[in-house]
Amino acid sequence: MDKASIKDYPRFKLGSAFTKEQHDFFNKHGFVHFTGVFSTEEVKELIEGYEEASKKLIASKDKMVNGIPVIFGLDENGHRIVQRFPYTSLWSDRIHQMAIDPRLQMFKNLLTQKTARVAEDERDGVVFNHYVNSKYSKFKQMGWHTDSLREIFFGKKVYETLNIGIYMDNSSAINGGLRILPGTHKQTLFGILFKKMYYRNTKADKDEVLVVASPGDVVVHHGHMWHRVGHSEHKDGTSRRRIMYIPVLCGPKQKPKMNGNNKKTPIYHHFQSLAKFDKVG
Ligand SMILES: O=C(O)CCC(=O)C(=O)O
Ligand SMILES: [Fe+2]
Repeated sequence: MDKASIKDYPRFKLGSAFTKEQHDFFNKHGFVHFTGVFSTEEVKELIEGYEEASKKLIASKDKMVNGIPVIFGLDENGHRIVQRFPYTSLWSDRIHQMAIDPRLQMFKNLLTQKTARVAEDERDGVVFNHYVNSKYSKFKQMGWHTDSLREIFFGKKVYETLNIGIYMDNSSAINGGLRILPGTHKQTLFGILFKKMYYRNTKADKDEVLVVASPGDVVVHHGHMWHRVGHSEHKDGTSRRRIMYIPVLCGPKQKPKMNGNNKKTPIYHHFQSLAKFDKVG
C-alpha cells in the first residue's frame, strides 16, 4: 500500500481471532481499525460510567489519580468536567468490565511477547479523554508524540506497547480527529526521541493519516508511532470528542503508584505539561 492509498486505509471486522491480513496490516503500518466492536448501547453505558466516575472524582477534590495529574475543565454549558481522566476503570465498574471483556483482551495477541497484558493499573491505566472547544476547556488538541516516552524516561528497555482506542463519538477533522504517521513504529530510538518536538509541534504533516471513526469502533496504534490530535475548527458540542485508551504493556509489571502512599508524578508527565492543549480558540 503506497502513501496515497494508506490515507484511505481498510477497516476490519473483529472476529474471535485476528486474521493474517489484520496481523500483517498492523505489523506493516503500526495501526489497525475495527468497526462496530461495541454496540450503541454499550457505548452509552461507558459514557455513563465515565460521567458517574467524574462526579465521584470531582467530589473527592483529588487533583491526581495514582500520582497522575487529572485535567479538569468546563464544558460548553459551564459545567466542570474531567477532560483527561487516568485510571478510569478503577473508578467505574462498567469501564472495568469493558477492560476485561474478551474483545479487548484479545488485542494483547497483536504483540508477540508472552508478558503482553491489557494494563488497568499500570502506566496511566484506562484514560478517558474528553476534548471540547469551548471557552474554558483545558483540552482542545494534543501535539505530536509517541506513547513510549515513559519507558525512555525510566531508563527501561523500550518494550513494545500498544494503545487501544475506543471511540465514544464520531471522530473526524470536524472534531479534531486522530492523525497518525503510518510506519513510524519501525523507527530507531533516535526517531522516537527527535523526529518531532514532543507535544509543542501541532503542525499537519504531509504524510499524516486522519482516522475517521464512529462510536463503538476500536483503533489500535503501536506505542512507538507518532500521532497527534487536531484542533476542531468548530465550537462547543460539534467539537466534542470522547475516546478511551487502554495500554497493552510487555515486560516486568510496573508497580502502580497508589494514592496516599506515593503521590510523586512521573517525569514524563511534567514533559506532557508542555503540551499546547489550549493554544488556539
Ligand atoms: O485522543 C486521541 O485519539 C489520542 C490521545 C493520545 O494520543 C494520548 O492520550 O496519548
Ligand atoms: Fe498518544
